[in-house]
Amino acid sequence: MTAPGPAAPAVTGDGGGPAEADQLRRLAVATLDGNWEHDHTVPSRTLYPHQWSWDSAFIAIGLAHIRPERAWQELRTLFAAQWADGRMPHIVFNPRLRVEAYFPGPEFWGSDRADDAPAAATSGIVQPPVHALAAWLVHRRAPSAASRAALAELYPALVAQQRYLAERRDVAGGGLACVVHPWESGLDNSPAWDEPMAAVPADAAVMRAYTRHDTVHADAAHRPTDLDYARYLAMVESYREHRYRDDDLARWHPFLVECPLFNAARGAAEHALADIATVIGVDPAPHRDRARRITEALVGRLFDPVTGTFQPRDVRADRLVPARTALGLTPLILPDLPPRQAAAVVTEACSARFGLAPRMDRPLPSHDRTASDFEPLRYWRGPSWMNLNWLLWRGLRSHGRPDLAAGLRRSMIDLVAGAGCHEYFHPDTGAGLGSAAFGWTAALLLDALASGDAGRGGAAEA
Ligand code: 2M8
Repeated sequence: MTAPGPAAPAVTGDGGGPAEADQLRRLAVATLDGNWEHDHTVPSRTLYPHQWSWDSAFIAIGLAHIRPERAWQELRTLFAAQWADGRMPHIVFNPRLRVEAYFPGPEFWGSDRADDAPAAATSGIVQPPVHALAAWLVHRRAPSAASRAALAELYPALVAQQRYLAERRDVAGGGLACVVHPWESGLDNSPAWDEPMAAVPADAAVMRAYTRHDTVHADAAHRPTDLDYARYLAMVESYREHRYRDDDLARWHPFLVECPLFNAARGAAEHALADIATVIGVDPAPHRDRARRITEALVGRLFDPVTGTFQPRDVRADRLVPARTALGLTPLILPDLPPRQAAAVVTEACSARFGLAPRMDRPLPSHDRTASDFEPLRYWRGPSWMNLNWLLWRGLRSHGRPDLAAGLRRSMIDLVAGAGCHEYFHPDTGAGLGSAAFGWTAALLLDALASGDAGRGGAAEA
């Protein structure tokens, strides 16, 4: 089971004054310091002891509030493992750790057999490209000559990351990138992947040949099943056999899905790159143009006017996946999302499925609360996660809903005040689940605390 993290302060019941905010800040700093490993932050010392791609981006956003130098170091270390084709691997393995520290480890991924891989051992798949946004927010927190230099240094790598996704992963040719594995979405076992995953041939018995590391450190009832894992491995094997080349993916790869969150992150990255380009003296216009085209493609390919929400598209079957998960809310992070779709997302977020209105009295779940396959304890099939809360919080602010944003922010802070910096939380009771000292929970809490809207101390946002 998980090792306990630093203890959460007792909730005072006074609505959260400056003293509680201070205690929470200290808890977050202790969590991030505890997970700092030489030149990067691990998501969790027990469950995820290597460097994860989108975790590091979220973590950098939090580090910017307390240790800006570390924020830049976090991103630099990650980007040092970028592949020659521009892909940002979702795990960068720490060579100092034992082989059993995480499964599947470097020997399973075999990145050394791929032409474009770096010297460091990495996985061969990616995660949502939230890094340009993170770099921009780290700079914006405290602009300086050093932060402008850091932006200039990272810019070509961030551009290459976007180019890889646009040029190598747009399998359907409609302007959206495909994920080739549920792990690329970051929401590993979301019900959104059940239908496309059913087409992946696998047998749960395969797992007898391996030792799962996650179920040693976390409750098996909260984690993906053995059959899920057998399919995850089958998808890695398919990609690995092709040495992680993306040529002709539609001909041979069993899982190809256009994910709303992944593509919204691509669009948000182009907006951030436009801002970064302006600061470092590069023409921002191509980024704005690409951002506009990604938003148009998202609306054209993933918005379902009947359900009024965004749904992933299974490219192999060429149809929208029916599950209504929190993924559908995330295109709100696009500042240029048209008013009609923005209003529809807010309606969905406020519905009984996600329960944002009227007073956010229960945390935002990762899956539709009213669905028959909603599971409040199992990973991405119901629990509340800080990063999804944070993305929606940003979206609500940029689309003129500070009222709902304030409620969501309070709910994020209450989760940690009640349970500590857990990896995820029971969406009804707020009980802490998974790792007890989780990096992005601490980091995004710092960001929420620093951004003042109604109550719970913090300065007004820049
Ligand atoms: C989880 O994913 C990894 C595989 O990448 C796992 O289950 O072992 C997800 O929550 C993912 O979003 C996250 O980046 C990673 C590390 O926190 O853990």
